[in-house]
Amino acid sequence: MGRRLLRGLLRPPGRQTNQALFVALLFAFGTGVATIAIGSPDGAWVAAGHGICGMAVVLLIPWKSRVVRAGLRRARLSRWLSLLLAVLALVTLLAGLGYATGLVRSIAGLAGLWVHIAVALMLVPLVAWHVWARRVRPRRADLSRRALLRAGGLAAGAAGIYAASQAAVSLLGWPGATRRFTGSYETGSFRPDAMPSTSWLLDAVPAVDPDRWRLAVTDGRGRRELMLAQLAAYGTQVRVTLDCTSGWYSRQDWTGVPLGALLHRDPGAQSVYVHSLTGYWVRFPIRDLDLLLLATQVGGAPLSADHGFPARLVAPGRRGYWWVKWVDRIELQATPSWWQPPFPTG
Ligand SMILES: Nc1nc2c(c(=O)[nH]1)N[C@H]1C(S)=C(S)[C@@H](COP(=O)(O)O)O[C@H]1N2
Ligand SMILES: [Mo]
Repeated sequence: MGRRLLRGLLRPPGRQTNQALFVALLFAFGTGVATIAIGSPDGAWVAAGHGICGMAVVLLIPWKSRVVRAGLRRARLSRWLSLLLAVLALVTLLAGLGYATGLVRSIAGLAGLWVHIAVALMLVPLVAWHVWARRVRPRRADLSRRALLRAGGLAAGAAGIYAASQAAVSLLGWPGATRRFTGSYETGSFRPDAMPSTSWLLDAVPAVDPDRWRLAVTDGRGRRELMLAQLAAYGTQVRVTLDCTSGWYSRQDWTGVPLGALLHRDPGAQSVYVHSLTGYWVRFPIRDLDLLLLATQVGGAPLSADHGFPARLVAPGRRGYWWVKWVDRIELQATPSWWQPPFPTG
């Protein structure tokens, strides 16, 4: 490639820098949300894609700094809001990089991944405002050969840097190298006492009286109630990984009742609805029925209150938020499994 052409390519007009940054942020946000949902290795590319988007944002920093410097020369009051946006964007990036490398896993006592997500969510309205306030009319040249070459170069560069940084993290033996495909770190496997206890949003640990607790089951044969002692009659054990979206995973031996054995199939059923005492609920596609286990024990001992006593769901291949704790109701329903919010709201 000619030197002049190369130099020209490396000097994009400010509007193209802005457009590229906006697209990179959109993809970063999309892949970030999707990474929360992946539970099986076929989704590993989503997490990698998120890392590549992050690197694209890093690569754009020098170009965006030029645009910012020019913008700051204009004494707009709203520049403070724009600066806040820049600071929060940097915090998001640094928290993400700190977590991914394992070098900074907590910030001010908060889990680094949690900071990354929380600040990224604050960015959404700010970015929307900024793009609107500094909007420019699209031009034909935005899709010129040069612009597309630049975009391609940026994507390839970001992928290259991502791959190189992954290699560097493992060569240097940084903790990030030991992460699971979801990005999570191993914690307390086969030691239930050392396994973190978390809730999706704000659920508090309920006090459950085991003698009065009942499991309400509705299936092809109607509705019935089971006592805890009746569940203890089943003792299927499975070794499964609980992988929380707050950045840790833990492998344990879970003992309990396979839902496929507990529920009588109903030809019209499309989903398995699992409800908690706290009001939290999720819905699985009926084809998952034989994968699910209602666990009453972990590591050979009854569940502790914070881990879901007396019964919690074990959902292999799905992230922690599917593993309903303190289950009090399970129903086969004709409702399709997609009929639920993308993430639990409880
Ligand atoms: N009822 C109820 N079940 C729940 C949650 C919740 O907030 N309420 N949080 C889920 C999430 S996000 C995770 S990661 C796991 C955590 O399980 P643990 O506390 O046993 O580690 O429980 C899941 N089950
Ligand atoms: Mo979680």
